Amino acid sequence: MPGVSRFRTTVTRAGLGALSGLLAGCTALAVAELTAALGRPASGPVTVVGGAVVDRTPAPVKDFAIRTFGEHDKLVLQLGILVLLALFAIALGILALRHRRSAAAGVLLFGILGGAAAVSRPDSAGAADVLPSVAAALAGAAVLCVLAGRTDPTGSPNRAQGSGGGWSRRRFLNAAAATAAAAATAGALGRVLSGERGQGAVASREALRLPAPADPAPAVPADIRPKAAGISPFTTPVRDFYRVDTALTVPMVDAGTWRLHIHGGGVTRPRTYTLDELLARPLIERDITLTCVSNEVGGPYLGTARWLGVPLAGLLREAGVRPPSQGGAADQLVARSVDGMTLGSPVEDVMDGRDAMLAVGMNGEPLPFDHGFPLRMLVPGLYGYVSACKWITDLELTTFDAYDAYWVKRKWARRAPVKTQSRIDTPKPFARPAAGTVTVAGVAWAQRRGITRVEIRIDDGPWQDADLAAQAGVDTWRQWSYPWRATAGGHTITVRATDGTGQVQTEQRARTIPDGASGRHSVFVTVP
Ligand SMILES: Nc1nc2c(c(=O)[nH]1)N[C@H]1C(S)=C(S)[C@@H](COP(=O)(O)O)O[C@H]1N2
Ligand SMILES: [Mo]
Repeated sequence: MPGVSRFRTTVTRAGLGALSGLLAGCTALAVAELTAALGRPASGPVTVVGGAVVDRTPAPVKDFAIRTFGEHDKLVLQLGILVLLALFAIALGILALRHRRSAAAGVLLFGILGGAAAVSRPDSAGAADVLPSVAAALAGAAVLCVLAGRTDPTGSPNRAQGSGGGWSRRRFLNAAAATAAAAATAGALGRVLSGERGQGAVASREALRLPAPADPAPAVPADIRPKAAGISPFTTPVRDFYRVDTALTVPMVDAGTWRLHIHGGGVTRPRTYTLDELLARPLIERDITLTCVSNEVGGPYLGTARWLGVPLAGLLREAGVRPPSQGGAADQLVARSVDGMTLGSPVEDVMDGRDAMLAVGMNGEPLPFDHGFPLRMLVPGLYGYVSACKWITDLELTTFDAYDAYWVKRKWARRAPVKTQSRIDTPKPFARPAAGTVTVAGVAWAQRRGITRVEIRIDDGPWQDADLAAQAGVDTWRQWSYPWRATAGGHTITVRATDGTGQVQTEQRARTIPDGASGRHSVFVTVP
């Protein structure tokens, strides 16, 4: 049956083409990884293309991604890029069966795109960053041409199969296996090399001994946390602390070579600090609750840690900076990270006496890499995106008129103090607690203002005062509980907080964009 046989031949060849494409794609990525590892690990094509996508993603989509995938948002993005690349590689592999030149040109086009993405990154080291993409494209195109040639230039794989000699298929499979082995070796070598480079940073963190604070945090009061299963701990363990940033590869900064520059408008004494110089200064230790502007009402993106750091206002004053209220010209402090992120904070807030700091320690250990090692900024009372720059390396004094930081360019507000909010931690939504006394408990926060009252409402009933746990300070969340006499049926539990200025948490719902969500958290439960 020649018809069937021809069909099988076509399908087989298409399969070999697809396999060639995939192998070419894997080789390209492995070569890219190796080249990037030899130069700058953050210049790898998946990282730079991913970064370019992150930067161009509209704010609502980014917010959706954070909401839906949480801390896995970047993993999802990278997997998405890999799947797309695989599909294109398969298509180019099949195209190569008939039009080898066009397919090779297609691969080179990807190289150009990757190279363009690399040099357009804010942390780009310049022209050298195109190397991984160029090397990848050349390797990919070469593999594609060789393998496509092996699928059968003249005869059919079918004939090869039938003849018992199988030169075509065997040659193809040999070449394919050799390619796979080479790609795996290059990829593994790249991994090892970039791991080695991270070793310097890891060693510098392990060698870091945090000095004792000159001004320690007061002991956490014993009654800081109500006795209720399911309520957040007062101090969030590092492993549970939320992480929000745009970094596709966590910057691994070697503390030994790291520097902090302070400069800009109104800075009469610009200065560059080493980490040791900063650690030699008197350090403060404070419990501070950090909140993300992308946190929905009732959401998980906040946490409290015991931070150790250099008071920022003193550092700025030594550099000659005065706050606007004392005649200073600069009203914006722009913090820049090693990966090119920029965050802008009001100079007035940083210098008004609150505990704005450059933190080196978190819950008694050096900052974890995920949270900004070796140094990050914190300004109590402001959302993270306008205050909490991680992997910070540069502080520039400027004005809000002159410069828009990263998120502001993407339509988020220039200034964003944390809104008064509260969250029910227990019972969980749709829980089925038994009738009788059910402990409702959670957290409330209004950094800089503190929490003076928390109230609970069951269904449409009256607001009832919850029991407030001790308050550690105005910059941390405050925990609360309420003994609810639960009766059978479905019930909606709602919470609202009042801050230290007497302001009651608004019931007006607002989205997270542009300056933080508002509204009240409710939980629906069924008492069987
Ligand atoms: N370099 C850098 N710093 C950053 C960010 C970032 O994307 N890059 N994100 C900010 C945001 S939006 C928040 S909410 C906090 C989160 O800090 P965490 O990840 O340590 O919880 O970091 C801030 N600092
Ligand atoms: Mo954030």
